[in-house]
Amino acid sequence: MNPQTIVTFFHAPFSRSVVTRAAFEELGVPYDLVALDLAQEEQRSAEYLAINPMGKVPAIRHAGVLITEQPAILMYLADLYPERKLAPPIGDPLRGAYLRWMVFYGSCFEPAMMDHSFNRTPAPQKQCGYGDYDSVMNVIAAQLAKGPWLLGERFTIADVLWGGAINFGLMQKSLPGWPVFRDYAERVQSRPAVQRAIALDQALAEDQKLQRETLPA
Ligand SMILES: N[C@@H](CCC(=O)N[C@@H](CS)C(=O)NCC(=O)O)C(=O)O
Repeated sequence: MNPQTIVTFFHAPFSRSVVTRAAFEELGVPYDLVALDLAQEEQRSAEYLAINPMGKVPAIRHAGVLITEQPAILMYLADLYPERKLAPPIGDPLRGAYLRWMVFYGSCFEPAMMDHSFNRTPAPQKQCGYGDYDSVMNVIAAQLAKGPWLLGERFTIADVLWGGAINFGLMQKSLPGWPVFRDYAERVQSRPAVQRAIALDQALAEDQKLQRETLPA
């Protein structure tokens, strides 16, 4: 991986992709932004589907390789810029926990939250990959309670992912409003890098809105 080759970032404001934008801000590295307007269905254009056949954001492309899925993108970026020390490297005692919680997000937390928020009946506990909603919430809450960060004293890129996810879940009322979730989300969301990402997205969303309004009818 050559960090000299700039990363292209396919992004839409105020989507899951804002977490990747916050990760770039935490890393303090440049990137080429390709902004998609979801309201204009640009994610379903032939041009974008040729890049990411899932038609989703975020996605990044680096040295000709496409990376999708938030945890994979964040882990890739943290490894690309190891000098920023946002991921425990191989051999670090925190590496296992880091990998565990990054993957737990996509394989347990998000499906549990989505099933819950759409009132979908989950698969039976034994067959369901995440077990059950309450277990997922209790397990992640117990980890966060150790604080201040997901891995304890050390802030990592995992906090960018989890802070964004918990903040979103609380806003959507898809998570229990426990103080441990609220305090953690507040701790992450108030970081200057996250605030910069939100401000950048605000400006981009306004820009896209203006462009939509000036489109010929
Ligand atoms: N599994 C993906 C989910 C990405 C995703 O669902 N992105 C939404 C934005 S929040 C999207 O691109 N939606 C556009 C659409 O499906 O039309 C990840 O973790 O990155």
